Amino acid sequence: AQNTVEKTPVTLLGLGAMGAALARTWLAAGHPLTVWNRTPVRAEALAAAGARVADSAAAAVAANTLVVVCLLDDASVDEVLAGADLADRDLVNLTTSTPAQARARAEWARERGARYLDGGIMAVPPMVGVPEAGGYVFYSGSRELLERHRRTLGVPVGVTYVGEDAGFAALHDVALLSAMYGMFAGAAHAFALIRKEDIDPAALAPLLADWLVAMAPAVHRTAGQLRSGDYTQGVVSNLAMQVAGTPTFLRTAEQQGVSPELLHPYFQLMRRRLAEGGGEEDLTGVIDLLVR
Ligand code: FVH
Repeated sequence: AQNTVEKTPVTLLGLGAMGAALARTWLAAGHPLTVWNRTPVRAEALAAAGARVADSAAAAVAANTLVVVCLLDDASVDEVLAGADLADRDLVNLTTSTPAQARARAEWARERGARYLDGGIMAVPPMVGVPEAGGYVFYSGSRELLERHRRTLGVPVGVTYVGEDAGFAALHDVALLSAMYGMFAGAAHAFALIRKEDIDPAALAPLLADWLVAMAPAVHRTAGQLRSGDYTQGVVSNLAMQVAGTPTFLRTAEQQGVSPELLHPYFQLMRRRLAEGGGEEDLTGVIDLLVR
């Protein structure tokens, strides 16, 4: 009981896959937890584990100073918090949103008398409460608020603060997830290439994973080139050579009966940069073609 008294009480709105995972870790760590979910049945298991279930979102917000929101999207945050008195609350919004939505939400919270932190979760539910899984949340907004609740917020996953601009957590979140989708797209194409052959996908998978891991550090070279403005700095495989190789990829796709639609957009950008005179560069020039 002594332990429980010392832990910051938390209110959590939203008990979907992610919210429920967060809730379990706070309960397990001895934090008094008040929860609310639109569909009440989702709170039952947590109630059995010791959570207090509020009758309404407004009542849950009234229960504790620290209010964590983990809902589907920004529109659901609007809906859920519409009737709540946020004065003097520490509002931490872990709902995935755009940077503009996060900045607007910070202003919205300020107008209602709340302190605000925005969060972008870099974890899937099975990583929550498993420190070795490496999950964390990008936080941005009030640094003071983050420091006040760092220990509590660090219970489910790690804490990475990226600045006072409330939109920065969402921006980092979307940047990393966008890169992830590029990786998934590449892996989808690779599996499609072998799909009709006598090659076990389970044999390709470790090769694919190891190759992606081996190539991933190239992003550090990209960052250095973007900083210096010299896209030939440290170049390993220049653009001219890589563009010359693209017909092989497209012909192989055709021969394997695989649509090249995932490769085309990137190859087109590589060719455009080459046509502009970037043959000696790394692939970094493609970034400039993307930024309008
Ligand atoms: N799950 C994941 O893999 C990712 C990992 C990275 C971060 N995301 C983001 O986390 C937010 C919550 O995601 P989730 O996994 O918990 O999502 P669901 O299981 O679909 O639960 C959604 C909750 O939102 C409630 N909700 C939706 N619409 C409304 C509404 N109009 N009014 C009130 N509540 C609403 C829903 O309630 P119910 O359907 O149970 O009644 C759930 O509590 C999300 O931003 C991810 O992008 C997860």
